[in-house]
Amino acid sequence: MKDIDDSSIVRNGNSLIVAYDHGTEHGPVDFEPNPESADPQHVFDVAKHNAVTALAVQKGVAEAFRELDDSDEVNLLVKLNGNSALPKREDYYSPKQCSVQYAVEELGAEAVGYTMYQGSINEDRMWGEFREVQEEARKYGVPVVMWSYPRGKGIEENPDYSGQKDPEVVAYGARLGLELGADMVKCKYPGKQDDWKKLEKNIGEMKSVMSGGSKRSDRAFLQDVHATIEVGGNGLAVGRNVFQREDPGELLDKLEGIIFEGKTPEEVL
Ligand code: FBP
Repeated sequence: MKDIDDSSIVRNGNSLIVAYDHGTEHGPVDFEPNPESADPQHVFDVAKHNAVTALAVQKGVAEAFRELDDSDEVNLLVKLNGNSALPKREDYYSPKQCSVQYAVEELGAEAVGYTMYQGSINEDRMWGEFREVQEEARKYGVPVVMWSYPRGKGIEENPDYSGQKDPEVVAYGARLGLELGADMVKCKYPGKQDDWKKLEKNIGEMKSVMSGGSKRSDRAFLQDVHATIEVGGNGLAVGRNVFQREDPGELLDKLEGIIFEGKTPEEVL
């Protein structure tokens, strides 16, 4: 990837990625607040909103989209790894089930994503998988987005850390994205604007997007998004806060104002 700014998932430096891999990560429970969202076609249509620069899905859902007549209206970001909430594991691990080659050549991916559980006892193994992804992505010229999710025993059992949203932990995870060659990291908001500022100071020119999290009020959600943008963040990768709403377009309009037009939450609410 020469310059992620030239890729289709970035517009004027920023991104709004709709994530729709929850059927894998959490199961159908995430679709209950808005049953329409269980239908991939519904979320595909949501992702046609002008504000959305990419739709992140797993391989099987991407295969279904590829068959649609209007499949070129949405930029696909294929998630190459993922894990369900069903097994009991010793620690976090997200196995890879799609290659960059398959994602780009067969599915038409314009970007790829990989979840990294920094701090898990499986971190070393995931580094090896990420290396392959990152090097293959460079060959194909597609950006790599790292779902930066430090969690697991190394975090939980370290008395210096207060958990996966500890600002040090979030910043460390993001920094590893830079060190390992990601083009963009998706991170949880640690809770304060200064904490995101610290994250930004440690990632050079790499892009950062805030992770959506569970559904909240428009105001609370938009304030956090805006807080990250103000200190150098590049947007959002969001699932539940969009597809669990009855009218996702309404929130996407507001997000467009904040992420791409420099507006404040007060101006868009
Ligand atoms: P949300 O905005 O709904 O949190 O979606 C973003 C995302 O990263 C999804 O890609 C993923 O399915 C989910 O969050 C996993 O979140 P967590 O591991 O925190 O439950």
